[in-house]
Amino acid sequence: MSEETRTPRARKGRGADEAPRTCDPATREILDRCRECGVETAFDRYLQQTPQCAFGLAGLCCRICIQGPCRINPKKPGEQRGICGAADYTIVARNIARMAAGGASCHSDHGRHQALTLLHVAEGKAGDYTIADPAKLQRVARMIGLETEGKSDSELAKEVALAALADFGRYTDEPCTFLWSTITEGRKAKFKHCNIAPSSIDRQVVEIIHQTAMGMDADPVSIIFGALKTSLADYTGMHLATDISDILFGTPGPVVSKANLGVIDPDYVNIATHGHNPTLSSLVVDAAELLEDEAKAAGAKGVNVVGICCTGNELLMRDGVYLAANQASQEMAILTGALDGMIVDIQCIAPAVGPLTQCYHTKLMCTTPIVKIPGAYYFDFREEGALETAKEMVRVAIKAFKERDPSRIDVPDHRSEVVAGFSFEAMMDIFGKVNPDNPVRVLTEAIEKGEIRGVCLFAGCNNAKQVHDLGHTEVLKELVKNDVFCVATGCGAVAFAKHGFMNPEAVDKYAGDGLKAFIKRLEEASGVKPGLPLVFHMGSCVDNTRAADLWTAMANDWGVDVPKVPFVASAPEAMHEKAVSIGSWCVTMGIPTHVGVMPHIEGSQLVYGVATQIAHDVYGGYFIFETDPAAGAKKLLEALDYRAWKLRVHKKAAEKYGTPLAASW
Ligand code: BF8
Ligand code: SF4
Repeated sequence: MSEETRTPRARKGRGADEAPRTCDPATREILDRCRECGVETAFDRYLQQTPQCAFGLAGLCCRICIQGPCRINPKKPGEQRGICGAADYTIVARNIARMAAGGASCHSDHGRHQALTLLHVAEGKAGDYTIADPAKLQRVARMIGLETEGKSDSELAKEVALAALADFGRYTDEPCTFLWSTITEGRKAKFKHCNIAPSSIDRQVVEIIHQTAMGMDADPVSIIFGALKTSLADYTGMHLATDISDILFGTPGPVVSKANLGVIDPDYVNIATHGHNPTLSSLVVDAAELLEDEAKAAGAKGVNVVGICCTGNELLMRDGVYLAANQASQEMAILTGALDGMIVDIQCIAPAVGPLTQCYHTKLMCTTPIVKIPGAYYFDFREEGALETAKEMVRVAIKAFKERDPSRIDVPDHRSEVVAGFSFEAMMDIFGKVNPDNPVRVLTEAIEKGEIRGVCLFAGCNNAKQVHDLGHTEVLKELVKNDVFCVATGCGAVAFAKHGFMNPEAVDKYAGDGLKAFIKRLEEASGVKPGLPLVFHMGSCVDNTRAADLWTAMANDWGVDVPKVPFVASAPEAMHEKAVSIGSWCVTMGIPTHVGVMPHIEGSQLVYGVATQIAHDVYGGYFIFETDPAAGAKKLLEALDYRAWKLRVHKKAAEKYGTPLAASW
């Protein structure tokens, strides 16, 4: 059989001679070892899957009804429509809209969990949780228009929780509260005009699944607008999730920590918390502290909780917990041979960790009825008795510590210093040290003067189609060299933390003169020790709305709408459905959004055009699809420069003629 005619699966091991697809030295070290002993990871499975199906890659495969799958070829007469007659633009639009629904479901279900926990705390039914940040509770209550005078924390918490829960199930057409109270007036007018303001998260997800069912909407523009409405439901769920997490666990402020696999310490009982929900992981941290003596009795120096993916970001931001890995290196944590327990909750947990932990002494523990992995222990983690359950799980890891095979322990000696914890409030505190009257002016003024060229939010995942962490780090280096102020969330933030971009030394090493001067000025005024980092860590994926709060504050300061603000977003290694929904709301909010992995939309020129051009005309934001990091960075810089230039021109005209700033973009 020739190489061409063999199936991709038969070409297993084809990549054996290729360099591992990562630029993370710790991951690289473990992968090299895996090659020697034949352990398979996602890096190998990606190669086994190539070449990937061209229909799927283009978004031209439809499996929405069981007449299908229909695979169509828009360029070939006779193959241009599915059995029902669906054309390329309908199939591609429906597929991507359903991805946005998947993303919105993930974030908002997470947010619902936070809201229910807050409600139960307020009702005295969740004794292991408290209102950690009453000041944030007051702020959120005021933000959503609640009367705060004379109310106790519990009363107010209940009202906030009920307002959040109402955003899931409203049956009137009034827009979602956590959307409407956090955006500019300009966006409200735009969303009303385009009829894309969701009134309820659950209803919107149901609506888009309905809208994209067999025999429903066939108009790509209408479907894409439905997807954008769904992405705004996603935004709503995210915003309330972050707000309530801050109320329950504290609003992050600057914190010092370390990141990469080298934070796993063989002398300790090592427990990785993996997933997204701080409701679980923060109690694991508490339980670990309480059981130090039991760990010592087992022969360890104590318990070392480390984070993987976004729950790692949550713990890092609030408690300075070490970060071990991002999405693509989650398997590596187990492969160190020194991980005793992996406690998982929701999202981005590779099913591969099930069989992999069974090859090691590592105990995998699932905690929610909607995430069960064969081979894992299952703990029914509920608010009632949460700390006791967390303790039981920590004890499982302590027991596993004694079952380690010392010959298999090999932890890569790579870890970087990290300064994290930059919630929107923490940033305003820092800016406020320079300009107490109007903190955000520090940022807008630096852009007006040309000291910095704008702001970039780095978000999103790892994707095996890209070299692990390389997209993030390459785009970042280019932007900071060119004086762009950068903030980060999700697995992008973990990449920067691991690779040493989140500490003060990185400012000297990578920042252009303008950015360096800007950060140093903030550093001097704020006195944050040991100094401010090159990239500001804003939290987990669900916390991307913290960055939205920043662009909203900038827009309001200038008195313009978001599409005029020199603010861009980049997801160089986007992977999850959540990245689709986040990217979509960034565009809808008016942000040029770079995606470094091609989503499945190239099968329809029309849909591609809507995402890259029509979106711009209507919303001011648009997608920049560019898989080459250098070219992506260049396009982001161009977008920033265009906006900053236009803003200056409009500002000059407004000053000259005494008129408000022009509204166009
Ligand atoms: O929510 S960045 S790979 S871990 S989806 Fe997942 Fe993507 Fe990581 Fe966090 Ni967000
Ligand atoms: Fe085929 Fe139409 Fe069914 Fe899709 S909905 S699988 S295109 S028949």
